[in-house]
Amino acid sequence: MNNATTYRFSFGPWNISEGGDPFGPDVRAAFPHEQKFALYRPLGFEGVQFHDDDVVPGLDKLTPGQISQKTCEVRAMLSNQGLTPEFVAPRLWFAEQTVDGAYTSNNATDRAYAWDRTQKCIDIAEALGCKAIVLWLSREGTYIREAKDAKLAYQRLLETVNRMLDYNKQIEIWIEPKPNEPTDHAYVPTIGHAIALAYASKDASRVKGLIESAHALLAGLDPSDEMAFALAHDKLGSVHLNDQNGLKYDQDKNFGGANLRVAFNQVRVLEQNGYGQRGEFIGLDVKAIRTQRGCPVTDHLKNSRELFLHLVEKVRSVDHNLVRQFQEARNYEALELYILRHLLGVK
Ligand code: XLS
Ligand code: MG
Repeated sequence: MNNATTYRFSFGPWNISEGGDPFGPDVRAAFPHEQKFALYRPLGFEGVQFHDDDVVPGLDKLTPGQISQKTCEVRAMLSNQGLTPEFVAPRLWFAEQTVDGAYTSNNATDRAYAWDRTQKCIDIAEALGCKAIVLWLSREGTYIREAKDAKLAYQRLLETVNRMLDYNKQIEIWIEPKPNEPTDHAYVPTIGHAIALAYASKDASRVKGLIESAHALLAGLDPSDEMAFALAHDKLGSVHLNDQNGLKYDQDKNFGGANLRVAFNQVRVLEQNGYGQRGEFIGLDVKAIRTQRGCPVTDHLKNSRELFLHLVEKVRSVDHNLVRQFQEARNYEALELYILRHLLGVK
């Protein structure tokens, strides 16, 4: 067993006070972006996940000089607040040019925009002192299969990864798979797809994955097994813990909020494989319950972190000898009852 890991936590500014009910009136006021950073440390978080335009709002309209000046200001702010940037992700789904995909768009001008934006994102990450670039390949997919040449799309994704590796020799690329939404089918739906891209790239050691619990569940997979697959290849760059109640819209529920046992098994796989001992963050990508009142709303972050730590205790206090005995005897009924009782705190 490893020495006990001291976990450190991260989230992105988009996790605060957004996600109000999209079908009716606002249920809570938006909280100013610039004021979110002061909330991190009191909530027990030290890592900040960024999109490129979370660092430099409106970057498409700014000059390189303005982008670098704003990035320097953010870097100083982070250091004053005792915060670490965990990653920067190019937001490649909001602009008009990315409506039909970014790197896999059929339109050459739109693909050129995506590449230009990616270079800016990498430059921002470097100026921020952060080496990880997350690729959530949001619109790299289709609503109808005939819309794109899927094989060409995969080649374009691989070309982009290689171009990024060439563009900056220090960065790591963490691919975040998701099977659908906003597209009907995405080209990189699971961690297996992401890791295949990593191995096909020109520097596999710098291409890893980021696993979001809800995304794995939307693919009909168990997030803990997805994490184990990445860990077995030493390719788990980070995690986005949250939860999802079945196959429906991407819910970003509180970690453990829908299925405590699925959450337990994610913590189990991370804890038992020493995740976090090389500084990896426990990232949360949770949104407040849509109809929750208040401003700023941050309890979902505090509570998900707390739940994670409770589950760490549950994992550490499992009777491993007993589990081994049940495994050896192939007594899975007894094993299941033991785990459920352990989770419930019943002897
Ligand atoms: C959306 C993604 C996004 C990424 C970063 O579902 O999870 O939040 O983590 O681009
Ligand atoms: Mg995510």
